[in-house]
Amino acid sequence: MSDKADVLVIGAGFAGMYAIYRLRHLGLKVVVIEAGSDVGGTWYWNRYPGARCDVPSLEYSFGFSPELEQEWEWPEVFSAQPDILHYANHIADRFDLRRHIKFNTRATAVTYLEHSNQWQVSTDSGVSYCATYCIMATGCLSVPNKPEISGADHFQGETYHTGLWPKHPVDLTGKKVGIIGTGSSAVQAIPELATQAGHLTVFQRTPVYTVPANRKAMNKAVEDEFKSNYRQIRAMQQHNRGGVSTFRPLKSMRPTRRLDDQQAQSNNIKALKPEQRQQRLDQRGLASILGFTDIYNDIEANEIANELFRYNIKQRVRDPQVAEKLLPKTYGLGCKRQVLDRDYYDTFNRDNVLLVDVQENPIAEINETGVQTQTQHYELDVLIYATGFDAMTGALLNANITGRAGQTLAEKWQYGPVAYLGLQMHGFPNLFTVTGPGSPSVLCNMLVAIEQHINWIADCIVYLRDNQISSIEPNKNSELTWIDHVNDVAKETMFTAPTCNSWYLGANIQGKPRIFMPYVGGFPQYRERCEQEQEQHYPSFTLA
Ligand code: N01
Repeated sequence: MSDKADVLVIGAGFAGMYAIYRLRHLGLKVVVIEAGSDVGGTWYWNRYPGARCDVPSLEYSFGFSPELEQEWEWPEVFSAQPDILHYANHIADRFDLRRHIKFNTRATAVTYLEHSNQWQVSTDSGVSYCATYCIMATGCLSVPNKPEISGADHFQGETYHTGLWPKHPVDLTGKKVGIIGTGSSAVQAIPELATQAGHLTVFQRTPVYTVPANRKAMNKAVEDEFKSNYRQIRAMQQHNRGGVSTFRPLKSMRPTRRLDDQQAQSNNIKALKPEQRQQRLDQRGLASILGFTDIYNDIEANEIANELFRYNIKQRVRDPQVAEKLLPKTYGLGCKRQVLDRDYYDTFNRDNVLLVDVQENPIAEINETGVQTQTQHYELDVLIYATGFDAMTGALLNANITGRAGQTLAEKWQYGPVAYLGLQMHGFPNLFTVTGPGSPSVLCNMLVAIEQHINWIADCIVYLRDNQISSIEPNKNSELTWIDHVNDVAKETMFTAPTCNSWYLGANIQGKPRIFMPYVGGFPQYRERCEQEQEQHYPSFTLA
């Protein structure tokens, strides 16, 4: 069976939902294919205890509807997963989006039919769909990485992955729980799991640098001020590297000042004496280390900050041996996505929490009753994988995309992702990726990045339609030049420091080409480049 549309969208997360809203207004027939049973994407799948966003909710929200902005109320400054999923559901209901979505349906192949200039999406429901345009709104962190550990299938207890957490409640009361991984997901989950479980064993391979998250409830006056200034805030987001405004609510309490020379100097860790650095930490907290600007481009400054961080972890964790294991020593601040926590280090002071360093004592196998390291067996009722994702390229490659002349995306990307502006690939006409590799993507407020991409794609489709152009794809040279630029800007940062191994680089997945995937040059610069393409009628693309 086959169904026709103007635009096919894969994924009903925030990107897929906004695509429906935006494209439907253009009179286009939009069909969205979604593997889950409801909307929400990341926030649908990541239901693990403690899941929460690290961007303030008043900013991690859509700006396309002033009515939505005014009516929605966030309970906390940084909202938890249930509240963000609630927001996604509200959007689906308010804008009547669900009727465009085929839920519980996974795209199994995405194929360009050259003779008809159509994209065909085959699905596991047996129905295939055809359309002129196809938008991959598949998310950047949507393919969970489950490491292959010998004997894992033999484990007789319950097994979960943080990125595929079930909808039903998971009762951990009195149980012996183990968690593998100490990245962002685990750092959020561990304090919650420790309070729910009888006993928690944390299998850590690489310690993190994590700083306490802002845990404030929403202040009504702040919310009101945001809501009164939303147009200005949305405009400010467009001019900020990370897509987050520099709007400061309650201005009378917190005047915004330009830094004078002395203050600017104090933002360099090297300019301060050791006692001044510690004093600053004592006054402003651990997160204040992240405010030093020189730590992101000066290895020496970076190591001063790392050492200060380690010293402060030692102050927090009572058992010196446990504290020692928690000290990140093999890489510096700024290499990985900054992790935020609620009581992470304090959790290791609890009697029911055990930290196992699997770098020192590797996991040999998982058996029926638990995890066996080289020297010890840890009996478990529940094993949780918090082992991350095949980021940015995983979902695109898993979709089995085939472009012109039978070239697969896997072939095109065998040495790493090559795309222009993270929006399109040469050889794949009329196929668009949302927040794809080579765009600011995961380094930007994701909702701002999504709106910008969907708007660009929608405007592009309008241009093609109005000018009777049947297809668009970037020139080969444009994408190669762009990828060189993406790599060049990354080279100047700690993200690609020699000691750095992160999912941004694909380093967490065995055999994955090592290339820095997101664009670190900043959202405003990137957006201007996208706008230039449109204003100049797509000079870096071939329009057929
Ligand atoms: O995944 P990760 P994540 N044996 O890849 C370990 C976003 N996010 O899901 O570092 C033992 O960071 C691995 O160890 P190592 C955010 O962008 C945001 O936590 O490879 N351990 C690491 O400790 C984030 O960056 C939010 O040595 C193994 C962990 O598993 C991204 O998602 C919240 C192993 C994976 O950490 C991914 O975070 C949550 C093995 N075989 C997530 N394999 C917020 O908004 C892997 N590990 C706050």
